[in-house]
Amino acid sequence: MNVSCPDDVVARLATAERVTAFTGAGISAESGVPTFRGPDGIWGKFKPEELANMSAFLRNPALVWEWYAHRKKIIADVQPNAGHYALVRMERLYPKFAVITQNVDNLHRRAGSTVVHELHGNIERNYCVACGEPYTNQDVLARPGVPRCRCGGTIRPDVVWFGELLPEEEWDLSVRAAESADVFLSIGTSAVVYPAAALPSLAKRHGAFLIEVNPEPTPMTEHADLFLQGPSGQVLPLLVDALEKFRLRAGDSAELSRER
Ligand code: BV8
Ligand code: ZN
Repeated sequence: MNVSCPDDVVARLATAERVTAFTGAGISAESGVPTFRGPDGIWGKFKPEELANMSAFLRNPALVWEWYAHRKKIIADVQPNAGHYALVRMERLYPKFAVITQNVDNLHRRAGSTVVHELHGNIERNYCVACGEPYTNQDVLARPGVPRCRCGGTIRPDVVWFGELLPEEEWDLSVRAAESADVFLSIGTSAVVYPAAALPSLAKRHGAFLIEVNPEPTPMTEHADLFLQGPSGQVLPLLVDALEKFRLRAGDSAELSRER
């Protein structure tokens, strides 16, 4: 992996107060979670309009549940990868650090991140459309087909579908974390799903240094201040290594100047 982060960028990261990491399906790719739009993307077999929206669910709940049950089982069997763990290391280096994720796989929390804003919900949660009763995956995957609530209502995955509003509090906290960021990392996202995809440019407009981590260029790449081209599971650990080394050197020289 020969992606290198210029010293001035490491210095900027090292002296930042507030860093925000914005992630998409790409950060979970190395855990074995298929992305949406990649060549092996799960959208490839299905179209979003056929599955991830309420009218598709009302029209064909069995098909939508077949897709989610399949994804829930994949996600239950995977582990966070080095990219998720690098963000946990990063969180410990800053007084103010947040992860904003479009992912529903809960891998950031399972890796140990504590400030995680889930813009599109969480596939480990479900609720009844009629009465709102929450249900776990254990409850809903116990038997095949469309799970029903005690009240007779239909249970759905607790994820944000197309045409649905994002959870208000998560969105507000994410906007604040973008607007106040000194450095904003956009990691593993094709930057095409709104309003989430508007966050990197919002951060930049408020003065953030915008770093993109992705093996491929995206519509956001031309606006990034730095494009680190490579898989996040390799790039992010290298970035945090450089950051920790810089901090150590800076600490040593501060120590030396104190001793003089
Ligand atoms: C809303 C949860 C408002 C469900 C998801 C026309 C123009 C603009 C907007 C719209 C429009 N028409 C409709 C809209 C709005 C729509 C939208 O943006 N559509 C897009 C497709 C045009 N948005 C909505 O509907 C949102 N709601 O707007 O409500 C409203 C107003 C009034 C009244 C009512 C409503 C809701 C959007 C949420 C949809 N839910 N997921 C589920 O998961 O089942 S979206 C889905 O896409 C996932 O959440 C995913 O995270 C998200 C974004 O995709 P990415 O994460 O970027 O993943 P992708 O596969 O695309 O890319 C992966 C990237 O990783 C690639 O770049 C690849 O190169 C990279 N990668 C690969 N390997 C690696 C890697 N990177 C790093 N390392 C690697 N190893
Ligand atoms: Zn109910």
